[in-house]
Amino acid sequence: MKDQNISKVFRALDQFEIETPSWGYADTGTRFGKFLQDAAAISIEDKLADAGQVNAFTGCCPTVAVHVLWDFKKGQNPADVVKLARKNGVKIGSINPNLFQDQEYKYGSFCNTDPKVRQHALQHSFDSVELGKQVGSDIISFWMADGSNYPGQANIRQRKAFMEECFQKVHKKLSKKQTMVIEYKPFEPTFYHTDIADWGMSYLFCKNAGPQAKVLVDTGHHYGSQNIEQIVTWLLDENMLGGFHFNDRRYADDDLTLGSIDPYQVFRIFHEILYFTFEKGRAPKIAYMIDQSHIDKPKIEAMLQTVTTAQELFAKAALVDHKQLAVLQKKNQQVDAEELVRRAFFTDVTPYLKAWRKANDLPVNPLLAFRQSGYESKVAAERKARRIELGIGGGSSYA
Ligand code: PSV
Ligand code: MN
Repeated sequence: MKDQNISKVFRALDQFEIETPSWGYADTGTRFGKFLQDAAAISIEDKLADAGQVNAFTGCCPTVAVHVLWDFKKGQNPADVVKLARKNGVKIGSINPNLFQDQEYKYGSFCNTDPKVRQHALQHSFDSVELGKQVGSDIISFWMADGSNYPGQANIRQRKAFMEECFQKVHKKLSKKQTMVIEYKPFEPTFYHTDIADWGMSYLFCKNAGPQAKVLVDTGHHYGSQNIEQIVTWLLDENMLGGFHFNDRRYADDDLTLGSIDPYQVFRIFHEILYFTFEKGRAPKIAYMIDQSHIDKPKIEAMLQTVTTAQELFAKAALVDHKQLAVLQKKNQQVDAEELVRRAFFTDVTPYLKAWRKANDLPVNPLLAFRQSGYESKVAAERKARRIELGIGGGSSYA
């Protein structure tokens, strides 16, 4: 093992943490239906227990993203959820308000022409900011489903003004510690226009909201072939990158397992982040999060696959010789510069990852160790029985 490589990988992995989403442990589906799994989480208790497993086997997922309406029942004491998370060795991470599910949002939330609906959406956002303060979470994460389906249907400029005003109001409620991140998405659920369709729109809303607002890049939320790493680099340079929702895709927002289709894409993103870190001499504060929906894969195994793939690609990106790359770029040695980056990508980092896991008292193969633990079959039996008792056909995301 090259000593230089091993220390680069260790340094990179020591600082790499990635948040898993509560909704990734529950049954999810497409608009055509849900396929149910006996082991899927039913309640917030189950979701936090499952997230605790992923953290225990990988050592790098200490926080769990929550979706307010799906995870917090009315009247639930947030302190109990904090305790529950702690019991499972994790903490509550980003808070995701839900501004797309209620019937009143048929024509939008922050952009709705009805002031009562805008107020309803704002109140939920304020409550979510408060919830973040109560559970000690620093990130409040906005994804807006607002948009329209037909040309002529909506006053796009007026909606932009409504959205801007609402984000400014939310920003005023943040504590000094909190950051609000604003996610963009070109289409879905609406298919003509989306009110925050790309990173430029998100950037502008953040700038106009205040200094604690940053852009969130969901890797699935781009048009095919878009250069995501360039967007990431620009946002880094502008100090406007708040975080990521990682997933992979073949066609649209497919929410497939990270790196399953195009691992080089993820590598290139990590490469730009680590190159920035090298040039600036400091690591940017970025919230790495996963946003995937494993419709037909076992949930915890899929999450372990995702997390270990993220570690692997981050480790590969850490192998790039940045000093050398800067020299080659300056001299326009295009082939050599490309080869330098490609060689890092094609390096087998498995031995370094194993060494890092050993050094951190973690199982060298998290997926295998999880399988051997028997956790999945144990919870499958218990959750199946509970579903029958509760009279529910399957684990619901809204539990
Ligand atoms: C929307 O597609 C999205 O990416 C947002 O982040 C939501 O919070 C999440 O998916 C819900 O699954
Ligand atoms: Mn997302």
